[in-house]
Amino acid sequence: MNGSTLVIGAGTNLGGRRSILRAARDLVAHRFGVERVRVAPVWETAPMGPPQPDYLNTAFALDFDGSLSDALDLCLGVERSLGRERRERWGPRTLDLDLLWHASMRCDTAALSVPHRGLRERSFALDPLLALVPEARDPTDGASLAVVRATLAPAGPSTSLGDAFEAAPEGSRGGDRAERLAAAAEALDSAGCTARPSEVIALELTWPDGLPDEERLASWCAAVRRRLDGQRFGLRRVATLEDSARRTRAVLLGESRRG
Ligand code: A4P
Ligand code: MG
Repeated sequence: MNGSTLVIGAGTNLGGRRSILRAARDLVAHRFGVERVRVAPVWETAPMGPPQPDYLNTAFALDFDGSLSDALDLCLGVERSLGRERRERWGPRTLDLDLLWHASMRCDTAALSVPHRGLRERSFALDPLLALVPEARDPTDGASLAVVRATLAPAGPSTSLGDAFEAAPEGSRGGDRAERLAAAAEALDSAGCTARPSEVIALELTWPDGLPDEERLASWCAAVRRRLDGQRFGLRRVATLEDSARRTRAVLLGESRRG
């Protein structure tokens, strides 16, 4: 940690959640203009708020010396790129990025509060933050956040998934189809890992009733291939925002190849 360290909490409970977190990390690094983003382990957590699917929660740490309101705007832009729609408070979302904590800056206005207002009550925010900055303190009263965390009642079911953030999705049978669609699409451009995530292409396909998963996967890859070739696009990352019986929605991150 140094005086510039900013920690951003990330939560997702829709779509291919790991694919969304990986895309969020890449977009945060690119848009904040930093080489390095440290990523906390991933926890699967019971939802706070209305009934909805379980979340994956993690956090990103990076050096940031700009204004916190600029950091919020950058986070809101990343949320929008990854399909965030605002409907109900605490409702399900493809991606939520919260400014959790900064090593030397704080803010307390109606629009923005850093440290985040809910930080001290939320183990799903404190656990990833403390994994990145174990010595973090609340600047408002100097309290050690590790001590605050120890006083919280154990949260509902919360499972540490460790490095599941990077883990390859399970094989072609079983596992999470949304994750497999993202991984299969990424594999179509093996050179794409060097592409910058500077452009975002939205892709949506609808499916006939009862289509077997393997046919969905093949049609999906063919459609992605056509987009990559048609737009001469270097593919860095794919995030599946929705994969339901009738449709698949995803975003492709990368950059156009010129020349
Ligand atoms: N805002 C103020 N301070 C901050 C900050 N430090 N970081 C304002 C980010 N935003 C901040 O947030 C509303 C507005 O809060 C922002 O536009 C900004 O001006 P939002 O994301 O639009 O709305 P929301 O997320 O539905 O409401 P809220 O109150 O921000 O919800 P939270 O606190 O983000 O919680 N359960 C689990 N297990 N894991 C989760 O990650 N997340 C939520 C959302 C609900 N339940 C969850 C989880
Ligand atoms: Mg929020």
